[in-house]
Amino acid sequence: MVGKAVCVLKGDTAVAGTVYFTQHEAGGPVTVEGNIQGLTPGKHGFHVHAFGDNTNGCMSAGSHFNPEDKTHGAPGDAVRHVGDLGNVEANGDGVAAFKFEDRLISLNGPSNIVGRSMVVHEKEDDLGKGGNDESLKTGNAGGRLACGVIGITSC
Ligand SMILES: [Cu+2]
Ligand SMILES: [Zn+2]
Repeated sequence: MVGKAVCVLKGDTAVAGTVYFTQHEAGGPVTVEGNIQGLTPGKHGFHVHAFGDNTNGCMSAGSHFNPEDKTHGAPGDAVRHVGDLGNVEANGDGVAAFKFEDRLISLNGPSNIVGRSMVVHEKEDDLGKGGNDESLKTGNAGGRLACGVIGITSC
């Protein structure tokens, strides 16, 4: 295993969660596994943002992590921000439990996400298909409900 990282999500709302990242080989896919509580049922945009900065709450995390200077898209798209992880979906109890692999984020190299932030949003990410300028920047995912800095862990 190359590395393991963790992010504890907190915000001004009741939304909170934990996300684990595991990468078995350098440049290989990263498994993203976690649990977020306190959401409204349905889909919520979920991204890696550029900065691991929480000085002014989740706003200090900056824009989506975009080292390749591309437009916003879906995780499976050829053109996307490295930080575009799509949506997580909360059940009727407001809990999103998820496990998926992503091929672009990394725990090393130019797409390293360690030291940056995860943000979970108020609204569904339209994955760049919203037909307006904002869709190609943020996916119109709205406010930032909770965020946290991604850090190295052993467990
Ligand atoms: Cu975001
Ligand atoms: Zn994006």
